Amino acid sequence: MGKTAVITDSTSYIPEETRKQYNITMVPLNVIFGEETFKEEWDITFEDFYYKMKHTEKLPTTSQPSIGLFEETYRELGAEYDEIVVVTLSSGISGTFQTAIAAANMFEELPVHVFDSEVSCMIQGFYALEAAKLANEGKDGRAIMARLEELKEKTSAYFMADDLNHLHRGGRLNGAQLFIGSMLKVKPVLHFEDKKIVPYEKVRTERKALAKIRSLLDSDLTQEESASIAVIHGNCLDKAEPIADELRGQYPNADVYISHFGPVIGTHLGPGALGIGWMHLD
Ligand code: MYR
Repeated sequence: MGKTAVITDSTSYIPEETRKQYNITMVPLNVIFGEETFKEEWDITFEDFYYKMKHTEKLPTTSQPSIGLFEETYRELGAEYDEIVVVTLSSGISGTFQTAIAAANMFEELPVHVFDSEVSCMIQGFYALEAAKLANEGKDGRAIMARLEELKEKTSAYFMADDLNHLHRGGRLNGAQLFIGSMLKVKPVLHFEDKKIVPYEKVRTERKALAKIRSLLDSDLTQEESASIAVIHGNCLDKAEPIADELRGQYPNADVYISHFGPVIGTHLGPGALGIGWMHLD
């Protein structure tokens, strides 16, 4: 039986301990403050990032991992594995997916399958965790990729930013050009459509946006179902915790995670962002 390794980029924000437990390798993206480049998690923590963002004059930018870093990681894993599955954030918001493919094309020693999660953060993490479970059961790259594709139909994610200017500044807000002036003053519910971020519904307040996201979840998930749910926050754990507690009571068969928007995604969403995503597991 062949052995399949699983890689995910850092924006899945799977805690290190969980990655170790599931045997998942992480390749970091970069966050850049002025002249300084930090590989997220390796060189900059979540806490340091939000502190720096609050106190800096010039806001940060981000970049994908280098081809070299992917190739080096493939090479290291190649010594022990027969195939590799890479789970990346959406190709509509980052060049990471293309870079992982370019590195795979330069690396001929073993097959590398690159999966575009079409989302990011812990929801991307759910795909990586599922890939790792299957790999640990001995499934090969093709079978894992087929299962991950299937799961796209069973996955949803909605989120909101406290200040939409960050997304606008980073050029990651699509479909809002006509409304941009008014959009920036409200708290639209956002989601991914065709791999890109677009407004789902224009809502005035955070309370209404959250209520909308909750109602989308409630109409999609039954109480008996087994599912993974993530409540994701941009340095506002105090807002995420009560939501997660409520969801745990409401969905006893679901695993409810609290996760965060780390440095790279935090650069584009800004502090105070909140999101809820879920994946049906039946
Ligand atoms: C890069 O520089 O390649 C990284 C660009 C990352 C853009 C992030 C945009 C916000 C994504 C929000 C995801 C929310 C998922 C629930």
